Amino acid sequence: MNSVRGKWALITGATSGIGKATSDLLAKNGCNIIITGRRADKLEATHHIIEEKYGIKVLSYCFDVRNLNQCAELANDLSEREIVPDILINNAGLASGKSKIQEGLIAEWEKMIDTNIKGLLYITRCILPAMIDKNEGHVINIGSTAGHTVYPEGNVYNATKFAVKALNEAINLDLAGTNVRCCSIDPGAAETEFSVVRFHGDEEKAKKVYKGYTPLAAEDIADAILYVLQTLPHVNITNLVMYPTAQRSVYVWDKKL
Ligand code: NDP
Ligand code: 8X3
Repeated sequence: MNSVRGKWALITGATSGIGKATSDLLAKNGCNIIITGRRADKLEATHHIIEEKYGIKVLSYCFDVRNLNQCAELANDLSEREIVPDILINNAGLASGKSKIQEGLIAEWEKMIDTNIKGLLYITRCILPAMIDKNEGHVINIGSTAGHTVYPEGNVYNATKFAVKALNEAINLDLAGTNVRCCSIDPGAAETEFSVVRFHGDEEKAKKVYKGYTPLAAEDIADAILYVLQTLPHVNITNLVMYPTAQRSVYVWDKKL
């Protein structure tokens, strides 16, 4: 087993959902964590709870991954502290709205493209060179089953996750000859704040997405991430797709409504 104990993991979007659960699980396993997010109160709370619970080192940076300067500031600060992340988890992301392309809101498209694609690229560009210089490290990109199959009214969100799939493959090609590994973890429906954000705070509408079956929990995805990270250095799992048992594809569900 390749332990995460004593390593440094940078997890973007750790104020809720998958990022928060992953931060907790890695810290529980002795990993030091660097967490990010825009909501200062939630970030601070996660920082203090995890630090107290597990006694590992925690650094937190409150910023928007859409801002290249702020991504670069994070990388500079880590470099000044002489920290090279052993693990980078590109998790920060969102869906904003769900509508036919001919009715789509440009501002929502830009938010998804800027966060899910450009934010992932900015962070990767700022952090990956130090991992390559050290010739070790593991990048985990959180994609989605929405990046394998499109669904009605998913259009631009689907496109951003197809882009994550392509970038994950491209990063792996460009890392050939190094010991740095790269994997995209692509979940189906997971009950987090994802749908509340997608439906702009409409809790009722969000709840309906997870009605009649057991969705994935954020912790299930954290387990999968830890599994991938714990494989031996000569093993590179490049893609892991996971659905709830009640969902076999973006179209095939077993819902008891
Ligand atoms: P949550 O809404 O619970 O978490 C999203 C996280 O991303 C939050 O911590 C949020 O923090 C952060 N975030 C969003 N936008 C930005 C930004 N511009 N800058 C910095 N941080 C940002 O949803 P999930 O945990 O479900 O989502 C995590 C990832 O998993 C996303 O990439 C999503 O696409 C993907 N995914 C989710 C699935 C699901 O069904 N839930 C399934 C497949 C993939 P803050 O608001 O504080 O900035
Ligand atoms: C989130 C899963 O199916 O809502 O990526 O797009 S889905």
